[in-house]
Amino acid sequence: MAQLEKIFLNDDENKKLERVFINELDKLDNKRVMLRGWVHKITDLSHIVFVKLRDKSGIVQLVCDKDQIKNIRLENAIEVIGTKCENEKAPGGIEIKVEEIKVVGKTYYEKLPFEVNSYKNKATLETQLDHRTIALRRPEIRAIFKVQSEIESAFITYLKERNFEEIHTAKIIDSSTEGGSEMFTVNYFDRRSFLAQSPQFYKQMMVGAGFERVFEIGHAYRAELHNTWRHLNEYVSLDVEMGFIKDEYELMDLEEGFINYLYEHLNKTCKKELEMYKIELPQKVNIPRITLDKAHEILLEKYNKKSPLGNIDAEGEVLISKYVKEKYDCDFVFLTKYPVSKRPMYTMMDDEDKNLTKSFDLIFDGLEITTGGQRIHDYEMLKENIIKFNLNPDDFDFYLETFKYGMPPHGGFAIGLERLTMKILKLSNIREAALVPRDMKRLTP
Ligand code: AMO
Repeated sequence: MAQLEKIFLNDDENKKLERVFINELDKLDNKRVMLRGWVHKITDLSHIVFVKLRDKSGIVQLVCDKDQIKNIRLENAIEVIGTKCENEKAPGGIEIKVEEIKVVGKTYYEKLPFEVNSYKNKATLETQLDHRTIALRRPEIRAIFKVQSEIESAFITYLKERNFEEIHTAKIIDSSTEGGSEMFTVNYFDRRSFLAQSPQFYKQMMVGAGFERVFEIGHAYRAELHNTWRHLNEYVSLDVEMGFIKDEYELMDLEEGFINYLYEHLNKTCKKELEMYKIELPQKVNIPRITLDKAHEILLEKYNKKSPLGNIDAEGEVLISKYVKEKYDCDFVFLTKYPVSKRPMYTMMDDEDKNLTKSFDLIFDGLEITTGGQRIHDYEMLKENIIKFNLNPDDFDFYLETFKYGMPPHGGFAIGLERLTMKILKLSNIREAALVPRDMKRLTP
């Protein structure tokens, strides 16, 4: 090792070499290259050794002799200098004939917690989450987060192109936004505070502050006692709020536009990752809009399924998706006009039926991924509604103030990022789509 390092430092030509990523190899003119990454696999054929090198962009085959890999173990971080050669049999048609190989990050394990280089990995999800950074080294798991990061990019670009501005609002707050008791409390010096369930109030306030159109990508906290495949206690919320809207249908149009934009974007940027999960995204999505009442009728007539009053349960979400898939060949459906009693106090009542609201949910392949709607923008009306919900308007002074000074008609929606990722890739558990998931039992890693 010490000797190898010496050779590296003294070799001027080597010093000039700049590290390249594996996915750049086929575009490079130069034959001598320097690569960095992890040892993915070692295949010892006695006279020759093949080492698969993995970096963030891909995997390439290294051809080494026995001496060169004496100190090399699986998952060592290494630096390699070698010559690029074409070889039809090598993955990607390229291999590297190694001149020098150096360990830059040692390993200290006796046995890996599970195989990183095998698709037949049998470790349970819990074990993989316990050793998250090792699990994330597996290309198909990293692929989930490549897709997730492209979802965020698409969200940002789509909204910026439509004159929305990105904001970041406080997550340590003084009062509940979504109602209910699902709040984490935090000691805030000598007071009690909460972790935000959503940026709801702040995104509305920023519309009123003159931003007109805002979005936020941020964490949301729910102290829900649901330890299920679709609930996290900390998740990432993609929030949108838009001023001067006509009605809630404008918001649904905006979200439908986003889904189409997103699919086009993912088809361009995540081809490899979508293939890994055998996902084909449709070219065009036309999302049907069905009132909640109508959905209840359909569920009863077609599936003999009774629904909870004014709502739809998990089984209902699956069945209504099945119906929409068969009838409209669409994986999405907007459910509209939820009753006042099932929506938070800020939700605007329907024009025709005051027991209903101008709100909606978006169901994607059997799972709610979005809630949205038009909000009450009139100060007196909002104050009255807060009282109707048995809440004290004084507790919402900071929120209500904005409404005294010309609050435009407005509305918005929020998409759960992990839920959207999970459904796009057809994962079976939301934890797979969270880098470091927080559920009722998990507070580490
Ligand atoms: P809601 O409470 O329905 O609405 O949340 C919006 C979306 O956030 C995601 N989500 C969750 N994801 C994982 N685990 C959870 N425990 C969890 N809870 C919610 C879902 C859900 O559809 N302020 C409103 C939005 C708005 O009207 O703008 C709100 O937060 O995908």
